[in-house]
Amino acid sequence: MFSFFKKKSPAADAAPATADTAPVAEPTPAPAPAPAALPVSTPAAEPAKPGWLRSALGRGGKAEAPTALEQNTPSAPAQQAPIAPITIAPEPASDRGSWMTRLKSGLRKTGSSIATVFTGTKIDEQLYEELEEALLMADTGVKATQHLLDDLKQRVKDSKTTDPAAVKGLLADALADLLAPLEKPLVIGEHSPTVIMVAGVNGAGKTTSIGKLTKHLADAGQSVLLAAADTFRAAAREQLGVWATRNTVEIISQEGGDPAAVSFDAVTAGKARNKDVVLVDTAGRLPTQLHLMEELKKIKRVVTKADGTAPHEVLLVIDGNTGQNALNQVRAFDDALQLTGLIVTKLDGTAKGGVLAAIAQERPIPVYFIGVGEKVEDLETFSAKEFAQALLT
Ligand SMILES: Nc1nc2c(ncn2[C@@H]2O[C@H](COP(=O)(O)OP(=O)(O)O)[C@@H](O)[C@H]2O)c(=O)[nH]1
Ligand SMILES: [Mg+2]
Repeated sequence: MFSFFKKKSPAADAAPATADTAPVAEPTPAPAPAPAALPVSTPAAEPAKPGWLRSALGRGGKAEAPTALEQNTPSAPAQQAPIAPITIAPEPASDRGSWMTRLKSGLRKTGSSIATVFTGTKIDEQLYEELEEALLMADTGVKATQHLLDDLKQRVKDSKTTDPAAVKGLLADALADLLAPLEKPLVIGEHSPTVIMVAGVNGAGKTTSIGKLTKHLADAGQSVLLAAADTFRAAAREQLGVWATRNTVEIISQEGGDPAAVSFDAVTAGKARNKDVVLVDTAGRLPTQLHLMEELKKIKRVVTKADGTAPHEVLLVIDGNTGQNALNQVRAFDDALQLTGLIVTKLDGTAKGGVLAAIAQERPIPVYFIGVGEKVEDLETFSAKEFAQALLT
């Protein structure tokens, strides 16, 4: 459960908004005023501790108190940011227990097939061959598997280990190091509103993840506006509407409307209504559906027309069960949209887990969250070390 949010100085407009399902009447995107001059901070590459949302100020600088959420009320107009920086601190370790259990059980199959490699009495070529096979079977991919094997052999040499059981621990270290660049918190508050666009193939878990994220943001006192840019399916709008009602946030949707126009309206409304976050849910598509990928790019362009600095985050949601194809999705969506983060869902199921290593090796895009179930609390921050442990212990 995410009961660790605490606000030090509540925002002036933190009162829950009322549900508003009225479509916005302006269907044609028009150029917006010149983009606000907002401070751009260099994203720090430090593998931050798992934390929900990290302050724009705290990201590169000194770490804030680890248990508090901070929000300053913006005192200047939008053109003169800084804007409401927020910190939501790491979840207390004890609360991550049940999540680890679910992750472990999801990855059990992979874990046990890797574990059998280390049951022998000798560290020899056969052990490494079996490990190679097990890693490849776990969707780790050729490059990451090779990297892990080389790294592991070096660690075995350096530590003069002769016990195969100890090699497993060294592999966990190697994996955690490989995954470390994926660990990065989502930053909210650098822009007002922070516009987050969410993409992915059908059924990956976009809408569910947006719902979960909305809940956590709302719980943290953030005002959220949802854009139902998956305009093709009535069910998709309704699904997002349910999350909006549940979370008493506002939603912009438009039956059969143009997804780009809905996104434009949402960002414009988000600015006008002083929202902290605008989340844009998009229709699922395969990277091979070129016209749909073009439409996604159009959504992104039009969002930028509504706010010259937006979108501030472009997230790809991937189903953890997709296997090596997940890497293809990451590549294709990144090429089209320049992704800033990933959400990997369904790691509670039959996911093999190795694909994260493949992503870390070939397209190290931060994994902001992982999904370990369908419930609202089943969204967690990604920790490289914990993930390696869940997979290998
Ligand atoms: N087990 C599990 N199911 C999930 C998770 N995330 C989403 N789902 C389910 O996956 C299905 C598709 O999710 P949805 O959000 O509609 O996908 P979308 O098409 O990408 O918007 C739904 O049945 C969700 O409940 C997760 O982390 N674990
Ligand atoms: Mg959806």
